[in-house]
Amino acid sequence: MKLSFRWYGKDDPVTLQNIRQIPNMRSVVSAVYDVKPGEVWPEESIAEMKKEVEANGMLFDIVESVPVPENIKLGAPDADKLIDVYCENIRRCAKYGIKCITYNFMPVFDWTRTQLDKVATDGSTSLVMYMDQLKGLDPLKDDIHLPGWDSSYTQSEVRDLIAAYGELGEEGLWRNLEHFLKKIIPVAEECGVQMAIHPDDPPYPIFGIPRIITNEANLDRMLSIVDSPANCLCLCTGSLGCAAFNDIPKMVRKYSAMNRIAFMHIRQVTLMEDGSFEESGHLSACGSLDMYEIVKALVETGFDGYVRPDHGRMIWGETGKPGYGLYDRALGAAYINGLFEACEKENKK
Ligand code: DNO
Repeated sequence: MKLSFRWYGKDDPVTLQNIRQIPNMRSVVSAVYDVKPGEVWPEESIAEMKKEVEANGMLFDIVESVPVPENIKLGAPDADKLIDVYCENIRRCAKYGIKCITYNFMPVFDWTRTQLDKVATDGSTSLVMYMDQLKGLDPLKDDIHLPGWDSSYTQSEVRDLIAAYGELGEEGLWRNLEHFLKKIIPVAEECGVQMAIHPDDPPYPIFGIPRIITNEANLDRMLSIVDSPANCLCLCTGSLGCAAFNDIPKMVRKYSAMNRIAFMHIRQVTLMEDGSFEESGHLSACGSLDMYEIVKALVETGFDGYVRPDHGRMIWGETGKPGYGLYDRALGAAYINGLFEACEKENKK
């Protein structure tokens, strides 16, 4: 496995010097943040990121994310023009050595939580989603700003988008994903890049907005749209794992054996009876997911893709981007290293 760490660029309070001191750290996962979705990434920005990462003894060979503009997901009249820009970004990334690009196909909002700083009994804080906090909200009536949502939309834009996606429905969204994949995957193949789709987080519809990258049947469907080694998953254990219907070790084993996992996001969640969930420390003992079984499944199927510790809690008084502090993610990386070492030795016997 190729161990990696997400870095938000120069404004990130976590530095590349911090990251390189984590044992076994190989790659920095980042993106060009100075342009909007739907615009071409300036080559100088990609080159600069690469130079900086390499100057710190690591590789910049994986991107998260090249965002997919809403109009592609909606199949708007300018979708094809935007897909051309997307393909150009794949080519530009490849030119600077990128081997894997992460993206998602979630309408309007990326991940959704109701609180970003829930204090646990040990004093750490983490991201949570409590159903009772979500239930009373109606985005068509209320002025809601949930954490994680793109704050650049006005409330009326959000309403229009929600209405447009409501009309499009799940099958409409599938149609637009199919159109997108059929155009981008051949380009990715040509450039030697693996496209890794991130699952919807959480993996079920919210406020009536369709979500499709959610469960095993839908992952099968997505992969079969273009049956190519360049059409892959970013298998996020926490996103898929916050719904009890997903058996994560089983899914990891299956898709890794098919060689269709390009990137693993390893993160723990604690599920509650009513569907609420809390993000917790990476260890199996800290939550609902069996991390040992997940890593064992990867090792036994010969996984050699990218792995990163995903969302950490805030511990030791650290402040910063929720989910993306240094300390708890570094503990996660150390734990992941340990699980891999043990599973690899066991597997060789
Ligand atoms: C959350 C992340 C996601 C992910 C995107 C990929 O912390 O895992 O925001 O980067 O969905 O496009």
